Amino acid sequence: MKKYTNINDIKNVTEIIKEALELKKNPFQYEELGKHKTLVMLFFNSSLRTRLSTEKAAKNLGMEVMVLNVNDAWNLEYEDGTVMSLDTAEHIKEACQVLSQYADIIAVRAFPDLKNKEKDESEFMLNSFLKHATVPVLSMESATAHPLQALADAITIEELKNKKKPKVVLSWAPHPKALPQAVPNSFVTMMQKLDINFSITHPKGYNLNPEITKNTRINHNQEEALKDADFVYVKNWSSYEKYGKILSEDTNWMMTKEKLGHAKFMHCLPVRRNFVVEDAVLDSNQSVVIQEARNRTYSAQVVLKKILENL
Ligand code: AN0
Ligand code: CP
Repeated sequence: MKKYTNINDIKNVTEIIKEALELKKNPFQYEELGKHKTLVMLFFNSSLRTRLSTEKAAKNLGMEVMVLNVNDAWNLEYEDGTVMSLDTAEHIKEACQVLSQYADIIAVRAFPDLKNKEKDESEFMLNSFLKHATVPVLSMESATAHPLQALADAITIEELKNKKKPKVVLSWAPHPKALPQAVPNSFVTMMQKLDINFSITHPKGYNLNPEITKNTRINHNQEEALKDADFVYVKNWSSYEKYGKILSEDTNWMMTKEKLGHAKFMHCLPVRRNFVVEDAVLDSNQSVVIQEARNRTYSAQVVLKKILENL
């Protein structure tokens, strides 16, 4: 694997899930692979799981890890030809070339600002790293995708499914702050690649990018959509059409024990209790969010392994 910034960088989803589960059984079997190799992780935003699970994954493979909270470094310029007389002190061109001398793999977390759709969709930050870094790039959530999360979600479904073709529903939830579409985008793309019964439920106005949802079934009636579900993946996202806006804080869309039925509850975390999902769900044994977070280690580890093998 040359990079991992998108689900489509995976050649064979079924195989990579299998390989991740093998690593989970025996995490240290490739501890020589990453010897004398360094992962540099750059964070433009907060993180708990991604930061620690990716570091753990790299260390399981014998790698060295260096973490930089980019807000502690120089303010980066991304435009070409700018007269840098204002706030930006360093151009991404130099920064990437310098980082590539210290790192064998560069991992980046950079959320969108949700103000300018075209700018966010251009993935200018991630693409600048892809363009100017001379080592492989790993996305730890970009403006439009969170591929490590979606792989961990697929691993979790594979572990827990008790029928060949489970019913999986992505259910929108209310949230007090405007959140990106990155997590649902990657989840949808991943689910489309699995042999499952998949659908989405959200209030009107919350359609994701149609180039991502394609012909996936969308039902605006949550109760109807959740009927007989085996897995319910709950996530808020702000409007894609009225870009970055909160159109409805309709608390009726919060996930409850009653709505969940017999399904397993999934969420990428962090989650706001009693706004996105009620306590009774998170505190029940139907919630698999902790297992999902654990699988973040093995999704990162299988991807790092594939990148290391290709260095
Ligand atoms: C982020 C999001 O929704 O993209 C990160 C989730 C992994 N969530 C929040 O900012 C709460
Ligand atoms: N799920 C996830 O990516 O969590 P963090 O934002 O804590 O990394």
